[in-house]
Amino acid sequence: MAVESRERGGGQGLPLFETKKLGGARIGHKVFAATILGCLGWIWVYRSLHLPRPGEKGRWAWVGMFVAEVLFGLYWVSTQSVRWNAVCQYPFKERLSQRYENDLPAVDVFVCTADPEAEPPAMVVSTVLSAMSFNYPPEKLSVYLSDDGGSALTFYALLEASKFSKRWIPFCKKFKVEPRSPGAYFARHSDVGREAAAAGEEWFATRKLYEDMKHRIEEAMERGSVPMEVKEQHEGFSEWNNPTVTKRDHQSIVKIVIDGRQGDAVDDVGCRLPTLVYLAREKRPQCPHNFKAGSMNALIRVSSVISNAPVILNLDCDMYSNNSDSIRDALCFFMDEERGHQMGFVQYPQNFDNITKNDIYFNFFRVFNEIELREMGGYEAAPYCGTGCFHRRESLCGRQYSRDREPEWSCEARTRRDETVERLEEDAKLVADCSYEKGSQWGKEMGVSYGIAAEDVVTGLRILCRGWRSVYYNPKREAFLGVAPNTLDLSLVQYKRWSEGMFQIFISRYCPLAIGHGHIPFGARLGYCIYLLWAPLSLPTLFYVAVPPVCLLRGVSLFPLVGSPWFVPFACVFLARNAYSLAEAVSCGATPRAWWNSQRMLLIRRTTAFFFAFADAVLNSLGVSQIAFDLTAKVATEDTVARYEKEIMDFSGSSMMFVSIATLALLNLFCLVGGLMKLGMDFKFTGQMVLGGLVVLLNSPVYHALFIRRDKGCFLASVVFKSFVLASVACSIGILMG
Ligand SMILES: *[C@@H]1O[C@H](CO)[C@@H](O)[C@H](O)[C@H]1NC(C)=O
Ligand SMILES: CC(=O)N[C@H]1CO[C@H](CO)[C@@H](O)[C@@H]1O
Repeated sequence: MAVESRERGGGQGLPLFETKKLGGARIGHKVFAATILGCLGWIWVYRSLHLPRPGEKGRWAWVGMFVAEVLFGLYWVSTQSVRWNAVCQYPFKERLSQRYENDLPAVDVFVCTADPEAEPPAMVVSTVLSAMSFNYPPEKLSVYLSDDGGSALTFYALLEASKFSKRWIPFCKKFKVEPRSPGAYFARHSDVGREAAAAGEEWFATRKLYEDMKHRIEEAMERGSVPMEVKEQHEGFSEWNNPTVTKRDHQSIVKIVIDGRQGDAVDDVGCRLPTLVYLAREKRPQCPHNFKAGSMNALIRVSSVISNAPVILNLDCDMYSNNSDSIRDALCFFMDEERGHQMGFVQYPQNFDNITKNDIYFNFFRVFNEIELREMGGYEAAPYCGTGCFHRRESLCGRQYSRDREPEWSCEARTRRDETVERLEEDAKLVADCSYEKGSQWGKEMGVSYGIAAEDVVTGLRILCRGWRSVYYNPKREAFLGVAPNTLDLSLVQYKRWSEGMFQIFISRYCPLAIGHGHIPFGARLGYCIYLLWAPLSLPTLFYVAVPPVCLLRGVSLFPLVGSPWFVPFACVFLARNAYSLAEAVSCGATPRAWWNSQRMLLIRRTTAFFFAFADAVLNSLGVSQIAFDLTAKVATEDTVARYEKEIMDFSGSSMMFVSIATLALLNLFCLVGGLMKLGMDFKFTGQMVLGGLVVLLNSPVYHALFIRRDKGCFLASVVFKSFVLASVACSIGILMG
């Protein structure tokens, strides 16, 4: 088939995608890296030569500083592994259409939602609608919504969306609407805009339909139940008739809401509609459900019964498509005659559409997206990030890559075209049952891995180890947009979950340094360690921000005299590292202010989220506690949204994380003031004072919230109390010992 189609033209023999190396500041970067490495060595020599003798004051602090600096140095080396050979990918979707338009493979889109309270159904169906209206033959497109909340409300929202799609999809096609999430589209385009003027009446009518739908869904959410008359109309609701059905305890529910197989499901202008399926896999209290990984695996099986497409796109429920051609772009990587057969997955970056200008919570992974992931892509070993990723079904299902075997690329994806809907639903329910996975390889060799909170990263690693390659594709125009956490609490909870999961991988048998030999280039394996080691990185960081200030109070000097040659490497590393990271951030489009905010968030994350993640992971591996998957809520009160938009940090939260943020800030402030009063401007202590001063400067929003602000985003009284006590105790210990 491939040969035949190539002869049909479309730039015969030309590749479907091109990989270009990014040149640029190559030499400059090497000089920079060599300088830093030299300075790091110099610092280590200084530490070992000047270590106080046993019994001398401050010996333990010196040892700690030495260890911390060695660890920072090694970590820094691993961060350089992802700054060596960046590449950029260019797919050619015109060539794809010319060569393969009639043989395009079927594509299944998975959308996962977990809870109607945290993830409002109105938002979820906007994402579903954006997936249904991809610029792709509808008979080859199927959209699956997995509802781990098992909620009739979500099912109701999906029914509403299926009705609205009959109007929305033709509207999108006629007016080339972008983005195709109605929520995002109507929020972005106002009724006096160019788009509205061009479409006229139809625009207003469509918006009215959308708003009515949204209103009905939100009303049902508020009431907490589906309207009676709707329940009677659709037999699907009978699944919820039994009063024992709850979120954690219910049978499998599979409903084919739109059956796009035969061509009798059409939109308002008579064009075919994509298939749309609702799934709530069986949940039983005695049966581990394995969170999102379990839901993904159920989706893989259910879709194999219904549409069995060879390509799978998975999206989080808040991540809508901002580009209706993304499927075609991704297929270029899979279908390239030369290199496509080995591609396991194509990862798109995670972008957000509610980032404020100076990004106070450092949500935007600018440098990560623009630089680090590009490099991993350069090694053809990009990580799987859990959303915005196209998979080849066979590689996700655990198949080994083999050069000799033809890929399973049948266009005849709808294997059971003539089966009745009822029959398909019954069969699909069986594979969504808890018992189906018992004693099987699901979650082990097949599908998404279980038992590790960063299930996506470990799954990606295992696919790479089976011989597949992966591509990272970062188009100029963002392909998928999600919702970024808009409070500090949410952001830290998310990072705690990530860093814990990644550290679990590091200490598991899937550590990329141990496995992957021969499959993943060494540079990429080192690159993975940057993220897998987030959690333990908290220990040297905590030491570095807590011990030097206490030593200042005690009069123990930890850095060389300003003006001595030993001071040079410290100054050099400090200045070069910060200048470089500032330049990197600005070159990726961040404002200098956003960079400054990112440094604060790095400090806060490393000393709180990463530390608690480390503690949890260690306890967990000792068998003390279980992993818990904390869901990040996507709803926000007006109050928090207003603060977020004004870029005022929100410290309202009672967790230990907030106590440690405030304690560290207070400790540094007390010690800096105390040290200045006691020692004055002693050059022996300049290094420590500069360090303390910087920490205090970075923490200025914390002091602002502690002492000046009076709104609801301040620290809770109990948090303030605890942190004052803790910081004072630490200072007193320092003074008493000194
Ligand atoms: C989304 O797509 C639009 C084009 O429809 C583009 O202008 C924009 O830059 C993209 N990204 C965001 C964040 O809006
Ligand atoms: C969930 C959430 O906070 N969404 C917000 C994203 O940002 C836009 C504008 O900045 C707000 O309108 C949304 O409410």
